[in-house]
Amino acid sequence: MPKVHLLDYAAGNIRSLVNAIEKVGWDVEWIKSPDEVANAEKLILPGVGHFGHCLSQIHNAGYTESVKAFIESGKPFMGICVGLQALFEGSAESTTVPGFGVVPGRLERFDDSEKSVPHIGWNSANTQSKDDSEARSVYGLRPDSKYYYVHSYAVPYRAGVLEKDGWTVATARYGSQDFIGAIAKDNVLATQFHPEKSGAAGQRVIRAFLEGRREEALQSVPAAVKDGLTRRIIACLDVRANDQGDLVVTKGDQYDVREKSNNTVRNLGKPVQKAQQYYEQGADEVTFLNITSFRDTPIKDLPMLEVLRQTSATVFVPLTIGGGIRDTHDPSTGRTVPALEVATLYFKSGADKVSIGSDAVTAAEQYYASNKILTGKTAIETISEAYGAQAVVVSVDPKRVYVASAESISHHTIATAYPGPNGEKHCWYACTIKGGRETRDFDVIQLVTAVEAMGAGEILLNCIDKDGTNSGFDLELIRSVKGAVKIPVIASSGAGNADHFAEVFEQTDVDAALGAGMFHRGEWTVKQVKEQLQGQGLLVRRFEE
Ligand code: 1PR
Repeated sequence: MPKVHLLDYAAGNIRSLVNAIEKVGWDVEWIKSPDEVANAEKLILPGVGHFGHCLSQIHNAGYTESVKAFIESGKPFMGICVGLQALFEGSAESTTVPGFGVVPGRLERFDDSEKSVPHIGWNSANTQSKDDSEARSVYGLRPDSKYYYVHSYAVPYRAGVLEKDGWTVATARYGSQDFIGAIAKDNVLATQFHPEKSGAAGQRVIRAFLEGRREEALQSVPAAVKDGLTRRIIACLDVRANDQGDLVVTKGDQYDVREKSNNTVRNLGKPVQKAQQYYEQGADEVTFLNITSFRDTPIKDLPMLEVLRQTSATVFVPLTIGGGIRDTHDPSTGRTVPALEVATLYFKSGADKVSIGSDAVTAAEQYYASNKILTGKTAIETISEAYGAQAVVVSVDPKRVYVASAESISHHTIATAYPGPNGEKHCWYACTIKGGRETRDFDVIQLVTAVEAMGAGEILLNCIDKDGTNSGFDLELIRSVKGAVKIPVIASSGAGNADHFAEVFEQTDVDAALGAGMFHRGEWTVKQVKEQLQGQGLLVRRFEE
């Protein structure tokens, strides 16, 4: 197989990139020191997470000059995410650390007064200007394709500025802000999005770069291309060992996964196959939750590692793994394994994000107990510091608690349109841990604001009352959490049909919505949900072969 070189400077979770390159028929070879750079024929500079962290690693390892010389040499160079950012002069994310300055411009933080930050999801990278007489594709980019982005900082797009110097610029729009999605000139291609996580559309870009196909005429371009972030639909697989010890996809009713008739664990299929199926139906992300991870597990045997390895080799959308991300006692060695090490095992096996449940609640309780002093030692903080906030999801398992009046308790309450059993018109949401087995005197707003301060990048908002009911999402809970944080929120629990997805997107400003049971039971496919949303005028990503 032909070879491409990747720069190894501890750029975080890049297993997905290796998988995507291998998928298009190329081998990866790692560059491990600056003097090896010149020997490469084609070079990819990956990067996820924090600009200052990545660029400092590159500068300190002595790569800066050799990478700039490589770019000068005219050999094919591709930068991905922070690999694109590195080409510019600098970033507001880290004002003291310079970029390479190969391209004029600096990154700015997205304005979070009107939208969630980070910007997470599928957006355009459109090179087509309105007065283009001929439809053309640069490095396989198509105006009607969507690509997966995850970042808080971007280069604002100013029409004509880079074009004047010969750059082709692909743009995207988030809220009212236009930013640079990709740039190309001569031997250089750089994408702010992650082609390795962008399904077939992203593989087309990687392949075009590797094969040196810079520009091609497009056979057909749809008349109306809608720019902007699409409505993100996530398929979630709760996974656990059944009574025979096999890992199965299961699904509870209000978190009870045992069949009423015979008390066995409900078995809805095999995790890898199900994930593959949802990918092909057009799921924008796949989440695995290891729901019995609160039991001690020998660290070498973490049951989800193999599931992730296999899934990430064929599923090219972001993969999240949750369950057991915390400092872990390994009964096989007697050692305590830090949460960061557990997360690293998952990232190396193909996860793009980890989701933290119980441990986030404990950490948030301690955060308030110590007057909101950050220790830097919690799972959220250590993983966010090493891999970037975008890699840390906090999964919340709240339960509704009715109260006679809002004044009677100190928790964040809401007025509800669905009164309690005794006519109570107010409620609050209590956090639970260990898969709902233990309820804490701690509310969901306390939790989400604390974890945002600790560096979480996204909230996966379940709701025990709604889980498995097929009665729609808890819109009151979602509105209340959305009003408390700036980071994206994923609505979860209760989806039973496409109308429920339309409802949550139209009646709240939630960032993504997740379904489980309705997909597992085969009542709806992800494709059918998306088709209905599209029919109702909501922007969705279409699956590309
Ligand atoms: O606490 O960090 O070890 O993480 C454990 C993780 O496992 C948490 O994310 C927790 O939400 C999850 N979990 C634990 N027990 C259960 C259970 O069901 N018994 N599942 C469980 C949570 C809820 C959703 C579900 C939606 C949508 N699953 O993710 O997929 O409610 O379902 P629906 O569309 O069918 O209504 P830690």
